Amino acid sequence: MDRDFVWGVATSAYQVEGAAAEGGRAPSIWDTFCRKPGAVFNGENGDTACDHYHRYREDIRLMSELGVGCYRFSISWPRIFPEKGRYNPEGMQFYKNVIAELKKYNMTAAVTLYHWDIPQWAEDLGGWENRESVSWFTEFAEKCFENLDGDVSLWITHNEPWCASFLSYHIGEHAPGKRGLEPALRAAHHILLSHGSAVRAYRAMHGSHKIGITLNLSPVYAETDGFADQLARKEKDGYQNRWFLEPLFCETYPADMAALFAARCGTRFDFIQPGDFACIAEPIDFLGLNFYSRCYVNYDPSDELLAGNPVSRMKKTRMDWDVCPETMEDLVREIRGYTALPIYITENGSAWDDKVENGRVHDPERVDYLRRHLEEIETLNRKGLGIRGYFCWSFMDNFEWAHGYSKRFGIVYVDYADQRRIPKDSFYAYRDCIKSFRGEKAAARLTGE
Ligand code: IFM
Repeated sequence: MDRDFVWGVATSAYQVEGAAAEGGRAPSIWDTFCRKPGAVFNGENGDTACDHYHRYREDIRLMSELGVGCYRFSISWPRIFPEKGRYNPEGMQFYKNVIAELKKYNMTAAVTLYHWDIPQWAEDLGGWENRESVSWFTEFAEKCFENLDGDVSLWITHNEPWCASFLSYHIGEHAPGKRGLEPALRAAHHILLSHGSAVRAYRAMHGSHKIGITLNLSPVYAETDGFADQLARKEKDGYQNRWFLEPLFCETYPADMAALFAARCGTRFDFIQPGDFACIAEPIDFLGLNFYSRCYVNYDPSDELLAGNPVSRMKKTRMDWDVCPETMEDLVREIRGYTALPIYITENGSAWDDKVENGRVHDPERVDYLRRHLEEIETLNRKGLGIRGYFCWSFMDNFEWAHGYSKRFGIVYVDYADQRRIPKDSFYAYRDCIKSFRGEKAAARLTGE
């Protein structure tokens, strides 16, 4: 990794901040969703989460001990616009404070504008299914640019639009919990359009840093080479990856998927207007990639998208995701078919059953996962694949959406009873990796040899 490689950690507003009713914040769709019986594990919510809103100073000090140069966090939209058209400066002040604290330690900020917490007032007006969401989001983005651009090195318009659309409107596992293909396609389109619109607004304001978008992409593998399994592979790739890569980089949606979606839900794509694709494909400065695992499929005619889930024999994290760093190369090569832009790994990490023992948390599986992914990135960069930074997900354990607090992704353990932070072994392993890379020592250090 070269000297400019960005080392970071990531969190998101609803997952860590808490202070749900402070600083003039209004509810988001997640506050509502968490109250829906059965929607979230144990009926948990982000009211308090990691109390980062009050403890950000302590958290940033710990980040500085870790040695990262950049903190990726997201801005809670309902803190900034608690009502339609009403700006709340008190909400913005929190993020100014976070950035000022980072500066004390010579750290920079990577800011995500949308990490899934659209205000409830917007949802009441149709949320992402309403085309007006594009102008609501752009107004929010402009306020953030105006107030924070001086100190933000990377702007990420959206985090994982696949989750914000298909997982939330088609599969229904995330807020607002709808279950229809047509609403998901509509939401995905408006989210992408709002991305392009925010990028245009940033350029119009002569923003002085970099702006991009983060996708959660996975390389897709089929159980066999047979025709049917390969068809399922193509569909899954279209659903998960191409539906976002093609509009962003080719100004269109993939024709095979459009035909499949139209056959499945009868959509007429009437939410697409002239000029939309040019806006979505507005040039950006980088692509954020959240990489966790692969998709593994076989042909299942009973599935709406023809893709079933065969049993994979790979080691799995507590999310049941295959641990497969070696598959990153296939994914990055697929991305390189679309764009030569710099790539930042804006999230990568794993959930395990962590326990505190004598004041320490030993998490060898997370250490192994982290080292193997960093090694893989080093290999990809030696092959010239252009990865410019790595943000570990997550800095600390937090509210894992529909799983509540039952899944721990942090390299810092959070004791939710008293909000104590305990750096896990993986925290020290990551710190040593950063030191070792910064010192340009042999990559062998990564493998612990
Ligand atoms: O916790 C999430 C994060 O909010 C988005 N990317 C995946 C993480 C782990 O599931």
